[in-house]
Amino acid sequence: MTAFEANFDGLVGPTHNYGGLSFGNVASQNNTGDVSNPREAALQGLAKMKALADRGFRQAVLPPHERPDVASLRALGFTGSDAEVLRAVAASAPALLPQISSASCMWTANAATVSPSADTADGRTHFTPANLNNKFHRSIEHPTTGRVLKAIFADPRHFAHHAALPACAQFGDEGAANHTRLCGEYGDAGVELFVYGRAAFAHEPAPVRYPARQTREACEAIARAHGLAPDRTVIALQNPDVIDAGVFHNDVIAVGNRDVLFFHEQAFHDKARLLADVQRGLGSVPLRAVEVPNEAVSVADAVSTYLFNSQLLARPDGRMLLVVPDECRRNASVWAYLEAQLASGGPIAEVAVFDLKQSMKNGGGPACLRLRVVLNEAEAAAVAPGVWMNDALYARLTAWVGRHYRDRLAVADLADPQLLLECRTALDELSGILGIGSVYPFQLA
Ligand code: SUG
Repeated sequence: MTAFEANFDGLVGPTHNYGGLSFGNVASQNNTGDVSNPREAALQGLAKMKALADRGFRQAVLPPHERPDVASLRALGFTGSDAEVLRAVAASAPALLPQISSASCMWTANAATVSPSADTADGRTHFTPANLNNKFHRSIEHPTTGRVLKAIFADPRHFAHHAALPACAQFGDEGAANHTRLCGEYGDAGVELFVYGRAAFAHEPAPVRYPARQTREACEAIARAHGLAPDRTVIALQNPDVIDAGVFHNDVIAVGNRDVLFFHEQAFHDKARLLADVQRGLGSVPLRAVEVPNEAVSVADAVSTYLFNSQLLARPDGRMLLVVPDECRRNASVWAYLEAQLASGGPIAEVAVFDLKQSMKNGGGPACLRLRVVLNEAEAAAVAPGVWMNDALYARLTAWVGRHYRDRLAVADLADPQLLLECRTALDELSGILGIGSVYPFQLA
């Protein structure tokens, strides 16, 4: 059956802030303590969704989570009313406040790993929410992520949902940010490429400066659970040197779609083997590898501009649109590289630039903000209809943001119990707009 790729973008939540929470993520560290603008952040993300939907790309939205996450604070021993809990945290453990308030679920590339029905043994689309075990503020995402995905992809004839992997370093899993699917047509069986950072064997090198978040054991467990064919599954090691340069997820240094893999020459530990394994899995479909040499774009420029955290979208004519953040246009070597690509007649036929500064300052570019789900028409018809982006939803969501979001948020504001009330009011309304029922702890209590 004909299939297509849908992008499910995370709507930025009302507590978007610069908490400096992600060691190893250069932007998150460099912008620690800046005052954020949650309203602008949400509108920037919505503008990208709307523009791509207008172009005919299938586009949907995933809602933000309840933050501040008072339930996590209660699990850590705080008691009393919600306002008392927030007051006690601010007084005795203030470092927890940005962690339980982060709007990090906006980066839905980390929400889950998704295997389309064409790849799985039981012919269903499989979802495993990522445990995001490497960072506390992200490790609290998966319960709500799981509920949201089950609400949106509810039909068990089409969709299978797994629990997040066990919450320990051995199974550290960051979801689709370290997972790429390559294929001929979307409805064909594809090759699922998993990339891990933590050395799994004695002979494998490890980063020394920054943590590797993804493990090989996690990739293997997901491939097993999803029922992927071993001959169409490739599990490869990231180059640890690039992790030490700030590439905390593989999607900061490589992106693939259909038969195209766009990557930096230093992205992988054993590039030749990875390319050969992917080609073997693809069979008669030739892989189109677009390898960016270090002399054209350094790893430092890749990290500061997020060239590879772009969305590679297949146009109806089969050529690719590359969706990049504005930072790419501002960097002379990156922009020169892109112009040369366009002139070369290669797979990338077009570049679209978006201002995503609010998210970028926390290390999240266009590709971080979306979870890709390949669907055929029958599966798409089973998706909760209210999440598809269109003129009406865009109008409702921008108005909703305008009503509920602040245009300035400092870390010191996070203890304000009023912020919690504002968020719950906003999210209650949002779950109604999207038609996904009750998914938040405050709705389920
Ligand atoms: O996990 N930043 C996120 C960025 C995630 C980007 N996603 C992908 N590459 N797919 C992270 O490091 C920073 C939050 C803060 O510092 O307030 C943060 O969580």
